[in-house]
Amino acid sequence: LFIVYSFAASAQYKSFSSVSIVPQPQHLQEQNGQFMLNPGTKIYLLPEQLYLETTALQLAKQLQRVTGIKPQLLYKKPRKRAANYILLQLSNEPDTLGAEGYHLMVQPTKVILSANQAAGIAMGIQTIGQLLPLSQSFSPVAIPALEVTDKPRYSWRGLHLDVVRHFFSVSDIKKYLDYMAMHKLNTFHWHLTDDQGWRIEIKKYPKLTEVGAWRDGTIVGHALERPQQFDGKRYGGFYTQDEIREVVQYAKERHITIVPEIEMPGHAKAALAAYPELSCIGGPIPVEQAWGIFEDVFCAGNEQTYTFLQDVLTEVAALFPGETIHIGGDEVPKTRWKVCSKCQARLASEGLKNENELQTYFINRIGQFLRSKNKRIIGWDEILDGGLPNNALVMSWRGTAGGVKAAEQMHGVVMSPTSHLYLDYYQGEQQLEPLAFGGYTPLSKVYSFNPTPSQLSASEQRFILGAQANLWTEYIPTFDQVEYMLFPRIAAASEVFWTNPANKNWDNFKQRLQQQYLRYQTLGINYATSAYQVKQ
Ligand code: TNX
Repeated sequence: LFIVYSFAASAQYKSFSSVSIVPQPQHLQEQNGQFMLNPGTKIYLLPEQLYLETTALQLAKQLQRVTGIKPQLLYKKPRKRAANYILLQLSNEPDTLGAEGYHLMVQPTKVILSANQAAGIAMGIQTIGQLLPLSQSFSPVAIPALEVTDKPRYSWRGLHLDVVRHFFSVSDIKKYLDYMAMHKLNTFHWHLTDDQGWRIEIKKYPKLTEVGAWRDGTIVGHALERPQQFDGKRYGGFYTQDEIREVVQYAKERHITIVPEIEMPGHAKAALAAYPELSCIGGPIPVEQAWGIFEDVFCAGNEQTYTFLQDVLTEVAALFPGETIHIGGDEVPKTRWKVCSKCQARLASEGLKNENELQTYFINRIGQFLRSKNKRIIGWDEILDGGLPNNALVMSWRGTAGGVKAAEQMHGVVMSPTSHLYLDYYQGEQQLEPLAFGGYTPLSKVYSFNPTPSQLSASEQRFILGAQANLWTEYIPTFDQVEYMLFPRIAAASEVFWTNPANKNWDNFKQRLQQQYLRYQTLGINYATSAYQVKQ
């Protein structure tokens, strides 16, 4: 009976004529033969490279899912004649592999995964994972012999999640990080504050979460519908600092850097509800229940605003080991600043021409402060409006023009245009889809994006650090719905971020996606099939 099983399993596997890896590696050479994974297969680490153990254990878990048995880890060099093992090793690979590249050899007797750095090994085990069959097999599992030499096109391969408009638990966030790791994404942009809630505990300002984390209701239906209706249900939540540390650790184990976002000077009503003295008009200001752009923003004339934000950012900087902090900067109505005497006095004393320059002054002060903490800032492309703040990175969302302008001024850029990378937009025919923000970014549109605009010179192109897909959650109340909006567009995005354009091919991607769908199914992921309901 076991033999029959084995045949059935390998026949099923072989029916996918070639290996199917997403994102497509830079070089992949299929070879004759196969490595037979069985309960006796061991994982080796070199004794001086024990820091690879976390990654090795993740691989062991993946293998266990397939063979039913957790492979043994051995902390030594395999003997010359040893066979039936997987070796994970840092070795002197060519420099061109970079920090996240890896070299994978699957041979009939052994599998060798090597890289220059631990991050490369972490990327490589995801490739091994995609060579495995989908479900548990009670017989040796065949992994096709091959050689892969792979490295990412971009160093910033980002995914964003808005946990303000709707809140997601620590265990949801961990799943999100797992999904990122599966797709070789390495930067998680965690949108933690906005008008509708403040979601991170700050010890020095307890009202931020006592007051700012809760709203008295949530808008029902689309925010553009009139009249607006509210459900009257108290809604909210936040992460304690211990929970934040737990998530940071979880991300680190997957070689994912977290970029926390603290929004300023706009999208700040939740903070102002807690500390109304930081607004231009005083209070009371409620935590917002609708979606949109609101006039109450941090007062740029009030010295207390800067003290407050510096204190907040001091705690944030200590929690997140990554070098980048997102300070927002988008959608800042200047209405209050125009009529606020303190703001006008600030304009005069600093010799600023208008409120846009006041915003640049604001962001520059914050950026300078964060530099003293060895952090760099990134902001939405509106931070260009009054002149680009010193050393700031730009996240280009209103198209790619902001990113082009920033790169020309030799500032780092992350491309995240609504046109291609907004995953809160519809992915299929509007009438067939659950309510969404608007817009239309089907799978094919995501796949077609090129983050590096050809009008930039070669030296300017180097400032394009990468790209990022954003998931705003105004119309995404549950994690199930997060998955629906994310999958399969995350797969297309991953290939945009990772794979060289020469290796990208839409038809071939669609074929490889079939195997991804089966993987998503085994993992119980609520992926969308909208791409098949519309003409691509
Ligand atoms: C614009 S993208 C915003 C967000 C919204 C999003 C909806 C950006 C920097 N600001 O506040 O959630 O549109 O797509």
